[in-house]
Order: sequence, then C-alpha cells, then structure tokens
Amino acid sequence: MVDPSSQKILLKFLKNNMTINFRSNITPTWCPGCHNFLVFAALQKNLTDLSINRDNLVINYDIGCAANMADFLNTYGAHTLHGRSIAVAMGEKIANPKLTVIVIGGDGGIYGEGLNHLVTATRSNINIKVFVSNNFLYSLTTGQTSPTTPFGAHTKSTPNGNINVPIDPVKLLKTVNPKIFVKSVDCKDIPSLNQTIKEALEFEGFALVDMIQECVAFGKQLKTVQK
Ligand SMILES: Cc1ncc(C[n+]2csc(CCOP(=O)(O)OP(=O)(O)O)c2C)c(N)n1
Ligand code: SF4
Ligand SMILES: [Mg+2]
Repeated sequence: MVDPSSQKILLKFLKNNMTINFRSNITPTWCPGCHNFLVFAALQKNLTDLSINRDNLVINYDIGCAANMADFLNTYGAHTLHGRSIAVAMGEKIANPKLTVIVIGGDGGIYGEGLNHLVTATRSNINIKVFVSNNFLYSLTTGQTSPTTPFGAHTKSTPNGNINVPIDPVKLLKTVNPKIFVKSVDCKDIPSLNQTIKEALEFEGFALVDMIQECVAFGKQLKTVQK
C-alpha cells in the first residue's frame, strides 16, 4: 500500500516538475493508497523523459478503476468499451502508423472480455503498448473474480472458492508469439516499474506490461485462498 503522505509528495512532484504536462485538471478519484497512483506517475515520467510528441499520442482506456485514468490524463484518446480497447488501438495504428498508441486497462478487461483482441494483437506484433493494472479482481464493480484470481479464492462472486485456475499472461502471450515484449512487474517496485514501462515504450513491436497490484479496497478477500 502507498501511504497517503508519499502519495501527496508524488502528486506535488508531478504538478511542479513535469516539463510536458500530461495531467488534466481533474483530481484522481482512486482510493487513498491505490497502486494506480504509482502507474499514473510512472507513465507521465516516461512519456516526458522519452519526449513523446503529444500531438501524435493516443491513449485508449478500457473500463474499470485503472482505466479511469481517462479523466486524469490530458491527451488525445478514447474511453472505449470493456475489453475492446485493444481493438480500437489496433484500428488507430493501422490507420496512422506514425501514432504512438497506448492502451490502459485492468486484468478483467484485457485478460477477460478482451482476450481475443489481445491474442490477435500479439500474433500480429503490432506496435501498440498495453499497460495492465493486474489486481486479480474486477475492482470497480467491488471485487468479483477475474482471469488472474487465484484458484480457491473466496470473492464476492465465488463465495465457495474460485473453481478456475488463473491464467499467466506472460507465459500465455510468449507461447502465442515469442517476438513480442511482455513482462510482469510489481507496482511497489518503483524503479522496476519505471524501467519496464520505458522498455515497453521503446520496443519496436507489441508490448504489454503486467503491473501487479493489491487493491486496497477489495484485495483482502484474495488472502482467503484454501489449497
Ligand atoms: C461489457 C461490460 N461488462 C461489464 C461492465 C461492468 N464493469 C465495469 S468495470 C468492471 C470491472 C473491471 O475490472 P478490471 O478490468 O480488472 O479493472 P479494475 O476495476 O480492477 O481496475 C466491470 C465488470 C461493463 N462496463 N461493460
Ligand atoms: S477499488 Fe481498488 S483498484 Fe479501485 S481505486 Fe480503490 S484501491 Fe484502486
Ligand atoms: Mg482488475
């Protein structure tokens, strides 16, 4: 969990030190301590450090807590439908290959509803960048199981324990196409989070960063796993 005082310092830093400001004037509405604050800071840092031209930048947002970043970043973009953000992003990149095209979403949207689009993008190695806040739950809707929820976990939608085995996105996508960039990183490891986002943005092809998070509001139920 990010303690509220570090969060305040981060937000102050973002406000005062960004040479290119990707922030909107809307205050983030995530729960205090949500790891999406770390993703938000790391993305802005890298977009700034890499001097990404905002005129050629499009960010597509899925649905869920992470994707609410649509309100907090000030770039061209689309807040799409649940699971359809990658399909929209692929269309944009095909229509205008000069664009830097990014997707931001959660494990529910990207690995669940959107898995077909994710596999298609991986097969084609299309040059789009996908950042997934993987909190092992559908959090915006208060904590149902997602494709990464551990087997046996008692959640709001699995009161008797999750009967499904979780998917491992890195292994799955590497099997589909070993040429793509795909890495898991813990959001609390800020240097690795920054470095991995940088590597993904610089990669010439399809890149996905699986950003492991603990949802401070609904994540506790995942600790109820029974083997
Ligand atoms: C097609 C569709 N089905 C269901 C919903 C309801 N819904 C909104 S957010 C959400 C869960 C999002 O989970 P995830 O993608 O993991 O994002 P998180 O909130 O965990 O960041 C769901 C099911 C929706 N908006 N659209
Ligand atoms: S419900 Fe969880 S993922 Fe959503 S804002 Fe709160 S802590 Fe973050
Ligand atoms: Mg989620």
